[in-house]
Amino acid sequence: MIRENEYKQRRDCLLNKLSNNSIAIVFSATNKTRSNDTQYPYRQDSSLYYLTGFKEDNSALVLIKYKNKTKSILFVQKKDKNLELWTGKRLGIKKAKQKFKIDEIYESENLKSKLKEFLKDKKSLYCDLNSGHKKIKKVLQYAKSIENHKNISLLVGQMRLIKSENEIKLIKKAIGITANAHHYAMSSKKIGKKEYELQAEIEYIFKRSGAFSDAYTSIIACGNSANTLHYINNNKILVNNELILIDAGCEYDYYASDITRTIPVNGKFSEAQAEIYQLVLDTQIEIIKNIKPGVNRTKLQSLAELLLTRGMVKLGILHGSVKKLIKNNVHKKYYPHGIGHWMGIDVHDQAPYLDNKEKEIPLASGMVLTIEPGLYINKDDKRVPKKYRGIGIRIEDDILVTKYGNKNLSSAIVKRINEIEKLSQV
Ligand SMILES: [Mn+2]
Repeated sequence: MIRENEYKQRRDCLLNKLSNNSIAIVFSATNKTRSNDTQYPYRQDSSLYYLTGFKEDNSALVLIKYKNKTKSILFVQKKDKNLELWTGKRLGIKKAKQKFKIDEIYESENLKSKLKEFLKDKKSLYCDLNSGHKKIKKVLQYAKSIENHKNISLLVGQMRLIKSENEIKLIKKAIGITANAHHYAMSSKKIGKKEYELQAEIEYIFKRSGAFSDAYTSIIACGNSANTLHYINNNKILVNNELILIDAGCEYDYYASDITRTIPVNGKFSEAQAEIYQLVLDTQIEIIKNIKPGVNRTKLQSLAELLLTRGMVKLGILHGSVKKLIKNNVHKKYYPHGIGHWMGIDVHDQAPYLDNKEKEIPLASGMVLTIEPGLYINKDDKRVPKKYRGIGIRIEDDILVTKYGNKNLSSAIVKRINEIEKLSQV
């Protein structure tokens, strides 16, 4: 759990980064329509959540730095008995004042007039141009003295790159729940089930364990479906002798986990499946070994490309010099994606990969990233030995960069062939 003190520290840190005579605005997420008058479950904007822990709609955080003095202001929804009957309790201004260590709290309906007042004499405006467009446009109308607009997401993103101990605890909690779901998938009888049935069972374990939501739409891809990278139809039958690629992770108290395992439907890898699987696994293990402070992600990417290409030549999937194949991007047909991404409040955490000078940000202690090499061989690829066609494999773990190296936060989720097969026999 993250306490009010930590949220205050984060706001102070952000205020520290603002230039003098500036104002920063972070809006809440807006509700999204699913169909006609029904809506998707509401989820707070990740940056607003990071800075306040506040989960309600129609809210906004304003930070002001003027004449080197700082002020924090939160806008919250007004109490409304009628609306609360339909959509649930609101914190309201009185309780918000007790809960938050924020200088001033107002009701959201005053946002417009208050912003008008706050914007006077300010030179810089920090806001997210990708969110809350309508609201921002209204704000800009009154921003007569503003000389420059800056990206607030970049500043908050830089902070979000390094996780606190409490954040790591929540990520670990999410991964622990996700571990149970993947182990269930390995051990359960699967032949003849629909992909979405297995998805429901996995997501039931998430919810049963206190994870309100998945961190992203689960991918349950049997056989050749795994070669569609973002396959989310999940509507085919789990067929004997095929593999299932399961990319599923829960979100626990706003923190993500992101795990992929590829397992045999009948519990036993065929020889050809095992050959590709072992190559992806060896590559993944080798890359994780290379993770430590100071290393660039692009170096991990090239290492993955080298190891996978070398392995594909050995298996007769690619032919010729490894160097030339990589130079000509031939390997990208089978490994077309990146090695991983930052993870935190967002599954693809909204944190920068480049610094202010467009230089790559090297790994540092406290960062969390996924490592997810894969190989995807379409069933119709006549250039590849027949036994390998239709095989798609990805293995993904969540890694914490530590002071001297790294810790695989999801190492408890089995991934060696014999371990997976053993679990399937139970
Ligand atoms: Mn991922």
